[in-house]
This record gives sequence, structure tokens and C-alpha cells, in this order.
Amino acid sequence: MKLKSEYLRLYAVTDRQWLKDKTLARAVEEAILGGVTFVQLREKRADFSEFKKIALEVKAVTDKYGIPFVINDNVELCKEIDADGVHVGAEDMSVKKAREILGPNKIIGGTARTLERAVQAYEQGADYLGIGAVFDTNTKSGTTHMSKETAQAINNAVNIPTVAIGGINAGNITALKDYGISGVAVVSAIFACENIGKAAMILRSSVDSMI
Ligand code: TZP
Ligand code: MG
Repeated sequence: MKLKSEYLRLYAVTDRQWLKDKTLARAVEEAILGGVTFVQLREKRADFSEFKKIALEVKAVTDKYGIPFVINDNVELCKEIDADGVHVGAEDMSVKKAREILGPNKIIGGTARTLERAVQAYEQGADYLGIGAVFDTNTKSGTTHMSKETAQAINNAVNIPTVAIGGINAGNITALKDYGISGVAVVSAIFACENIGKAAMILRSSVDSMI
């Protein structure tokens, strides 16, 4: 799949911790129906076989709606289930290595916390970058704050689309207006909500009016 920057508008990163008895596949379907344009499966505790089972369930949904689907951090799983691509974080496999394994036709996203890392990931062949954390977040520990100036410098330096991540919600999203991003990546602002579809719809309309 060839990535277009419009696909990154509302980028959902999954997290099952708030779902109670709803399946992740169902939660992802509600998010897509609400307006999510891209899905990254992020599983921090699952072993390979559980990760694969969930990935196949979610992929059935993203395929049904034609939404790009990438796997966090696991290039082997991406290959095995023929996902659209992979997202490699700051501590994961390099973009260069992921590209060597996956070839030119998979989407590879990289995380950049600094301008230097952004340029490096771009030069190694990333298709897009996740940049942040633009706001404080409780979802991931060990994040570092990224200023608007750094985000703008990254967007001027690289010729690939970026999504902002970290603490983004309906109340602060419009502060990202001049960052030069192609979209926003959110976890809790979608998956921690009782009404996932409605939460996605509100975020999507804000991001559409901003970008
Ligand atoms: N990478 C940087 S911040 C973050 C990740 C995975 C978590 C963002 O979660 P939330 O709930 O949208 O703040
Ligand atoms: Mg990672």
C-alpha cells in the first residue's frame, strides 16, 4: 500500500486496557465508523501467538473498511499476517533494518523525539513519522516533551508526513494547528472512552478543520 498523507488524519493506536468486555476488533470498528483513518496495533504484554490472533481479528476489520493497518514494533508479525506495515519506536528496530526486511512496499513509520532522530528515520526510508510527546500523557511512561518549535523544525526538515502523539484530546487538539503535521495519533482519547465512535467523530471533525 502506498501511503498518502490524508490517511494519517486521525491515527488510532490501540490499547485494550480500558475495553472491559468489548473486543479490540469491535472497538476498532467503532473507531473507524467514527472517522479513524489509520490503525496501529500496539500490544505491550501479549506473546507472539496472542499478538498474532488479535492482529488477525483487527486486520479483518481494517481490511473491511480499507483502512491502513500497521503493527507496533514487530516486523515478523507484519510479514506473517501481511499487514500494511510496521511502526518502529525510538527503542525498537531501526527503520533501516525494518526496510531491509520488509522491502519497498510496506509502510514503515518511525518515532522521533528530536529533530536529529527525525532526519535519521527519514533518511533511512521511513514513510511517515510519529512525533512527540506534544502534551503530557499517562498512557506511556518515559516520554519527553516536544515543543511546537521542534515539531515545526522536523516538518521543515523531512519530506514525509508526520503525526503528533502524546496526550492529544478534543480539548487541546486545536493547539496543534501550526505544527505542520498531517494528523494526530491518539490512544486514550479514543480507546478509554465509553462511546468510542462518538469520541472518534469529535476528534475527526476537529482535525479536519485544523489541517
Ligand atoms: N508514544 C508517545 S506518547 C504515546 C506513545 C505511544 C502514548 C499516547 O497516548 P495518549 O493516550 O494518546 O496520550
Ligand atoms: Mg515500540
